[in-house]
Amino acid sequence: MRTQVAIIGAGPAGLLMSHLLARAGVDAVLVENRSREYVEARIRAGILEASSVELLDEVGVGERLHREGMAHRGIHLQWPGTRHHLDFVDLIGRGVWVYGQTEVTKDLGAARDADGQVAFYEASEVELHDVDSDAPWVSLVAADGEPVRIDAALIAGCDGFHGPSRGNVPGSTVLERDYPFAWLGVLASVAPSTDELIYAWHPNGFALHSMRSTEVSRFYLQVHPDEDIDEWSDDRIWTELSTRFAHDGWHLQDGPVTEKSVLPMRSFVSAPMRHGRLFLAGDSAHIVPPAGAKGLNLAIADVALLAPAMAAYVHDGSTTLLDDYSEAALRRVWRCTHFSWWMTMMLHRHGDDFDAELQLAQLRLTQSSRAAATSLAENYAGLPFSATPR
Ligand code: RFL
Ligand code: PHB
Repeated sequence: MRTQVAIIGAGPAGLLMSHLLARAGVDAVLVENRSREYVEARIRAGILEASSVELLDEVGVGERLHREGMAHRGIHLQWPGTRHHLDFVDLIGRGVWVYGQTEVTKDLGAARDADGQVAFYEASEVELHDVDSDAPWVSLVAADGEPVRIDAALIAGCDGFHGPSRGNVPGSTVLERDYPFAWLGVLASVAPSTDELIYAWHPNGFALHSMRSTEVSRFYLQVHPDEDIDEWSDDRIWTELSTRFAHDGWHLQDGPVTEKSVLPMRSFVSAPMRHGRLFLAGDSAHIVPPAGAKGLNLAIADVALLAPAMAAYVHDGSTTLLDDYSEAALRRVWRCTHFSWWMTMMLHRHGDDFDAELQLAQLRLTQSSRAAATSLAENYAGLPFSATPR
């Protein structure tokens, strides 16, 4: 079959790409190796920046988000003896939204159904060919066992960290950092004990209190990278959460744990984000540690640049935006990579007492200095897409 853009991966990046292209009158075919049910149930990110929400609104997929999502003015930062609220709306005039990646994915999947773009879910043996020629193509075996060839003008590699696209960019430079810790992620059927997220520094390690709805809470505990999940009974989880979040006059409500897993952590940037007619977007090109809540938002920001660039090429043969894409995207990627690294290193126990005192000094500065608080707010709530020609 022939299409204008072949999109590899139906995570948030690939689905948003499909929808933005459809709105721009560009035909696309989406290729995903998992089932749609699996993709829509994968529990990952929970925070949307103001700019991400504006984009979703603008392209008609923000309706349920506004109905069921939770608008937050800011976050709480905690360290022993202090819980400090940073009010982003007061500091910079915009906040964030709590809305699970599962829900974003379902909303974008519904938009794709309405757009009528073709999709192959449960595709196997997905391979990219001739991406440095003017006739790139993708081969796969469809769910029914039939081999399929897709010829396209352009390919969008939105297939996450483990997908095949990045391997088709020869000579790329990879810069990365491993961290000596991981997160134990916990989903629980209990009302959040806080109005807005709590990021807590504690001598035992970092803890985060997030949420998915008024009935479902999401928690993370800093653990060792090779932590054995079987060592974490529900009782132990609640005891450790209560210890790390302890604050005078405040109580953590517990409830049934419905999911728990250990999440590895790394920073990773592969550049350039283009080879010939193949363009990478989202986790296929970069990974950030989750303490800055940036992964999903960066994927959206990449697509906000790439979709109009691809549409301009398909409609007018113009290559200006496509030629600018990798450099423009990487500027934002490195800003977010720095912020995610900085939040990670400020909040997680590592090193010795000297490191701990530096972390506490940095945390106290966010309380005493409006300039420091504003800088954190600008980065967390997301820099506007204003530099983005759309
Ligand atoms: P995704 O969501 O990984 O989607 C890529 C899609 O490509 C598919 N794929 C293939 N398709 C066809 N052929 C192949 N050979 C393929 N190989 C893979 C995959 O099945 C998938 O559907 O990348 P995308 O769209 O770029 O979106 C990025 C975000 O998903 C990601 O940045 C965040 O979820 C990162 N992340 C988190 N970010 C946060 O901000 N907060 C979090 O709490 C948070 N938790 C997480 C996370 C990422 C995780 N991963 C990737 C292991 C927790 C986890 C477990
Ligand atoms: C989440 O709700 O999953 C979440 C929130 C904030 C983060 C990371 C994860 O920084």
